[in-house]
Amino acid sequence: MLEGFTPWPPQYVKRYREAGWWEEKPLAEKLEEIAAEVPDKVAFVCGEARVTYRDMFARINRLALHFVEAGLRLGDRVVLQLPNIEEFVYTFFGLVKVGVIPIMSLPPHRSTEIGYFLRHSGAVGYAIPSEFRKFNYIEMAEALRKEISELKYIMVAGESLGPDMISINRLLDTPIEDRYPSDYLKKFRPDPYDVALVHLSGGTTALPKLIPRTHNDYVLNAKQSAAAAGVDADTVFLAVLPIAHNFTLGSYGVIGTWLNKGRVVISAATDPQSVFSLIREEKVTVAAAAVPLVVLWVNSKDVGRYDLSSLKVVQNGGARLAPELRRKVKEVLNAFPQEVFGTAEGLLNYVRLNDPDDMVMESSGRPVSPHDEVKVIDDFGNSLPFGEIGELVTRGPYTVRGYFRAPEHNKAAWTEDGFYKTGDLVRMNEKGYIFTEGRKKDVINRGGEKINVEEVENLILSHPKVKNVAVVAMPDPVFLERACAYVILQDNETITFKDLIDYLLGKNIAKFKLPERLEVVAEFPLSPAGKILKRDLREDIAKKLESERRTK
Ligand code: J2J
Repeated sequence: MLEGFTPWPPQYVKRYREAGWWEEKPLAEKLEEIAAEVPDKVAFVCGEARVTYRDMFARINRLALHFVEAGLRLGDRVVLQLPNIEEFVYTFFGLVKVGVIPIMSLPPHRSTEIGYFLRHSGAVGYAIPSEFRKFNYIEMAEALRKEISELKYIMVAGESLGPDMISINRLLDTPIEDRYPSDYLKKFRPDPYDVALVHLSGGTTALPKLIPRTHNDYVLNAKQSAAAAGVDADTVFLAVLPIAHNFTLGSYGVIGTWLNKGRVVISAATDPQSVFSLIREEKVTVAAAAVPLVVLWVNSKDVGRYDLSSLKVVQNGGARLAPELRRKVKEVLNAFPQEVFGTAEGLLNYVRLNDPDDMVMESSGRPVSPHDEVKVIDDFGNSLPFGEIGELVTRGPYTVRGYFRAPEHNKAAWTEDGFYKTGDLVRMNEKGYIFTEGRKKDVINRGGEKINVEEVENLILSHPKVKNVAVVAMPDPVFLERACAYVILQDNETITFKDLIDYLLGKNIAKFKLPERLEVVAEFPLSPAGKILKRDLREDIAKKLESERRTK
């Protein structure tokens, strides 16, 4: 068992196993068995590539053999930073197949974040595209290798390559299977109770937490959410959000689609024309989106130019889709707006296709599994009656019991009896539908992308001209929230917005975390105990934006 991972207590292991909720099968093996039933069916389409289930697993297994031959072993960690490209599929499952644990970073992460993921997880490998959205990942990997001596394997998808890097494409083109007995990979079969992959948390502490997901729990995660969504072999699922994120990967995402023998369409482009033509050409039935994409699609003037009649469902996850936008999904796209309120830590809530109309338009759904235990609690941990607002906490067969290597933080993020504290303020009705009402955690949710406030504040505080800082959410019609930095400067100093941004860019962090407005103030509103009253700052910036909008 991976050191630093918190297993479920034995009585829960027993319960989940005996009830058959955990299938005791490694993730890749489970999928491969299903693939073997429909070998000639197209598993996914990506750009020009149309890949059958047979070919998908032939390539996965070839890469897995190469990984083993190169020296990667069960329990090793590899930071995976691949965008929505064909190689993602082979690399991710090639690693998982032999028990090498991918740490699922996202394409916008930069060297500060990646360095932390590598170090904290003790990774020996790092998988990157050579270039994506004009950013050179090879240079970043070179620089990281100089600092981190444990980093042995840099694996690259794409044309160019740095010295001593492994070309994923060359491995895919190089037969290796003839040199090994056909059951050779069985030796490297991971334990289904062990960690299969690691997701990243939106996080409330200075650095994002790593979420270890086991084979057992991740198979269940995908299976249960696909069942709640009614996925079948005719489902054609469009993956346009980053495939590395929990939503697109496994809830139900590409894995849930494949578990049901459906077809996946992978795209890195999210603009309306690209998305609409893919829907038309591939007869997409379900698209998984987040608020900014829904806004873009339903307001696109191109929508009438494409035959989108195959599209039945538009899923929204990451942040709440307003009822008005749900209505537009129905009217403009002629699709069912399926709200998905999920967490990378586990719990997934879905609106069901046959739910009553008011729940479809207003609610955040209900848990996908009857085995999810959910409670709404007050500040003292007491359960609240239906209808009252409190923090959502949860325990269950696919909700993790701790972050990776974070024992101190885990004490605060889980209740004593093992409920994960989501940090979300919700209410629940008698039927178990959940309604999100806000947050307890200090996170800014930029259209689904989570900005860890403390992390950004610490970086701004390191600026020599800054005396104190408070980063708060400001309202936005597309992203719902964006970050605004309130700053108190050192005496007699001045700073421009550009100065601040240039400084932060120099810190090599993902761009979506950058504040989008700067307010220099002389003092902060403080509580009697001396705590910064962020609610007052949020009200202040909302008022300013409103009056600026009026005077425009
Ligand atoms: C309101 N808040 C939401 C929603 C997530 C599926 C879908 C989303 C995620 C995800 C995911 C929300 N309405 N519909 O992993 O598998 C906010 C909550 C939650 C946090 C989790 C999946 N959907 N949220 O967004 O781990 O605040 O997972 O606690 O990135 O996003 O963020 P994350």
